[in-house]
Amino acid sequence: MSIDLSAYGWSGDLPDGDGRLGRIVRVDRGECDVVTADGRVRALSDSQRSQDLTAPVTGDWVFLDDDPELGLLISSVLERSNTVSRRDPSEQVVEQVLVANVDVVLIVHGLDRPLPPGRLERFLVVAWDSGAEVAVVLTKADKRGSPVDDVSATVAAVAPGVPVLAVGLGAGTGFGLGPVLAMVGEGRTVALLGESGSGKSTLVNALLGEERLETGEVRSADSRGRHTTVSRELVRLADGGLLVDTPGIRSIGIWDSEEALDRVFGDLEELSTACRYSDCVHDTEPDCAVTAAVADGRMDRRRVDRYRALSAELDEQHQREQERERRGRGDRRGRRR
Ligand SMILES: Nc1nc2c(ncn2[C@@H]2O[C@H](COP(=O)(O)OP(=O)(O)OP(=O)(O)O)[C@@H](O)[C@H]2O)c(=O)[nH]1
Ligand SMILES: [Mg+2]
Ligand SMILES: [Zn+2]
Repeated sequence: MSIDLSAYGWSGDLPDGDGRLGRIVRVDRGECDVVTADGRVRALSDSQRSQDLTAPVTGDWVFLDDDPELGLLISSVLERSNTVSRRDPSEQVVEQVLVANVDVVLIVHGLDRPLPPGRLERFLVVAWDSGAEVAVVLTKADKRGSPVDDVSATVAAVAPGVPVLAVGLGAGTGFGLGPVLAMVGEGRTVALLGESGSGKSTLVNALLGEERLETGEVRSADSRGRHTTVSRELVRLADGGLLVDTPGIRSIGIWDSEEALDRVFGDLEELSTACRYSDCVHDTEPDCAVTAAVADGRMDRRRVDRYRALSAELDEQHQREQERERRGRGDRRGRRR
């Protein structure tokens, strides 16, 4: 079997390098599924690789080596055009790349639950930080009394200019897929992010036209999902789009994303140019334009608080990185002695 890798988003000439080129379509426990010109293969991902090397993720282009003892190994990860990254949910302050080489991020929200603006802001920062196009997909619009208009208004307020697409994929229905398909487009890689139970896998299946991915009922009391999807998986649509389904995440930690943060809080950034101090954090500083706007009702205090919390998160990240760097230098000196 021979596969044209341009169908998986490869553009241009085949790169120089050792081994076979392929794209990672799934990663689990140290092994990956990789699509190569000769078909889909399974390769060892990280167990034999040094910690310093880039850990391969779904969406990566890689070279494979055939090791006589270990079998297929990922020998190198090609330079990424971009990544969708968050702060690793573990204790350490490190980056976790969710998906690499992404053209579009779809933030998927189910209309059977509330959409706290703070959650949307976090997803937006992560999505915009990738540099990919961003849209919000509201699912379950077929359910009786779905608050499509209210939630669309929330999205428009938090994310001006971001397309909002509503779909209804309940049994016996299926509307709104056209605009989603139009965003996907041929050869483009589209990552779906959202809470468990929001309907990411259901949407992928609807676009595929078959029940390929597992989906799970939500809890009836509070519409929470059951974390049905456990790995990030890239699937190809018949008409050429590449979708990456991901496990649900309730809240997302932001990572190294000052610019995207400023974009999400553009209104606040603009106001702050009129603060007396250029490094004003809009707390107790005198002549703060943001505090003044809160006082006369032009700005929502909670939105300011959320901005400050996210900024503090990025500050903490940078501090920890600097500490780590200092310690790293110390170690190296120590070893040399
Ligand atoms: N009525 C209706 N139900 C939907 C729609 N989309 C998803 N659902 C239901 O919502 C539940 C959760 O869907 P999933 O696709 O498993 O959600 P998920 O986002 O993939 O969840 P995780 O894999 O846990 O992250 C399932 O029972 C789906 O049938 C929709 O548009 N309308
Ligand atoms: Mg799923
Ligand atoms: Zn200020």
